[in-house]
Amino acid sequence: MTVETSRRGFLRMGGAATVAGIAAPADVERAPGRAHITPVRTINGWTLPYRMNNGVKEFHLVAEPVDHEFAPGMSAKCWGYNGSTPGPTIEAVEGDRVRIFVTNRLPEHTTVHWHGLILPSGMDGVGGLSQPHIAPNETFLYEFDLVQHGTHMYHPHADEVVQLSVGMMGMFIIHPRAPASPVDRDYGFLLHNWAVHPGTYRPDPAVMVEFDLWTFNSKVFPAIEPLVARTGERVRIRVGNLSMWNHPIHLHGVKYQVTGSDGGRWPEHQWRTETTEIVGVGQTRDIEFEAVPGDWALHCHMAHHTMNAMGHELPNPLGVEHTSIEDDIRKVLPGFVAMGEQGMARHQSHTEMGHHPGPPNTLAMMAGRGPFGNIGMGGMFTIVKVRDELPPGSFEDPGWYDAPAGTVASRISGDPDYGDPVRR
Ligand SMILES: [Cu+2]
Repeated sequence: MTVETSRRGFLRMGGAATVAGIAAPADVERAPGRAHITPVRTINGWTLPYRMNNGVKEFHLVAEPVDHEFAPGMSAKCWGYNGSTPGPTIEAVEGDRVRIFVTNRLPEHTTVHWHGLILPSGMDGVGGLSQPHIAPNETFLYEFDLVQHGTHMYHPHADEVVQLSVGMMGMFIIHPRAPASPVDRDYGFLLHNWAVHPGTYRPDPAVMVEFDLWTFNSKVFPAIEPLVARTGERVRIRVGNLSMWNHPIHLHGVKYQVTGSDGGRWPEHQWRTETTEIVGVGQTRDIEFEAVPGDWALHCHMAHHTMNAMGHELPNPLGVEHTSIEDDIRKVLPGFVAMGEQGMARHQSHTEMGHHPGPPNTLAMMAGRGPFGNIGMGGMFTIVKVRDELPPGSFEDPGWYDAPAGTVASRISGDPDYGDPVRR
């Protein structure tokens, strides 16, 4: 088959997995002998279809600019693959031979590095070192055997500061060939940080520390989809980090086991029981647990990473009585509202009431509304929703948890002198 006919073939796919000859991973990997493989659910994302060509799995990545929405009300001109950031997840099985076409529709050269994969040096994707760069409009061919399994990633190894900071990355999941203890649900997402300054539409690659958006698969809460499961199901969550910070990923409600990484699924005696696992820059981690009914927060534990755009260069207003000079300040700063004296919890209601609209294309620092009020989160935060009843294979949001009577914290007094607590 020539590259030209292959290109036409892939154009015909148009992203639909139902076209004759194109297999969605789920159809193929559910085949007999592969019952231990659960297709990965890339939250807010998708899996790249492939097709078989004489025993080789063929994929086609297109590096290109994409218009991306982080959450309703805020979007940016990013770069990604095949129309999205992150790019689609590549999913295959240990022992497969893969052929990956990479077309460059960016304004500058690129490459693709297959992060963590064992392959010939010339397929490693480091521009200038292991291969010539892929110039704009060119298509390169990568082809290699998958000799391992695990949670891997792909990203450019060319002008990395720019190309990573604008969103170019994806997951590369390789399932083990040998039957392994199965999971019922297998989720995956990548951690990233962005500097889209308020009022602008282009991520700023020069920023090294002060990012204003922290994302799971390029989305911020509350736009990150919940991870759903049925009570008792075994759930795996794969997390990869191509951001500029380490992220302690914390899950409420269970003790999970850390069971693998891009080193593959670890032997059971190496599993660790944790509730927070740091996913370092360039690392991946797999966690697994038995689903327990409830609505459980899943988030980065760096407090600033669960917030959206926040100014960090302001004088600290906490404990400062400044409502009395509000009128004077308004003379030089029209529309100024004194706040922050008692904390920032009121910020969400203020912004939602439209009291102080920010600049265009920016998100409120805190957002999300739950059954009991404002959640006051943003960034790297979502919810694991576990229910006794859930349609098989459904990923639909089941709504809020209906807690059994007597199992919700509730108010018994409004008097600050209530009771007889020990205080120092
Ligand atoms: Cu974090």
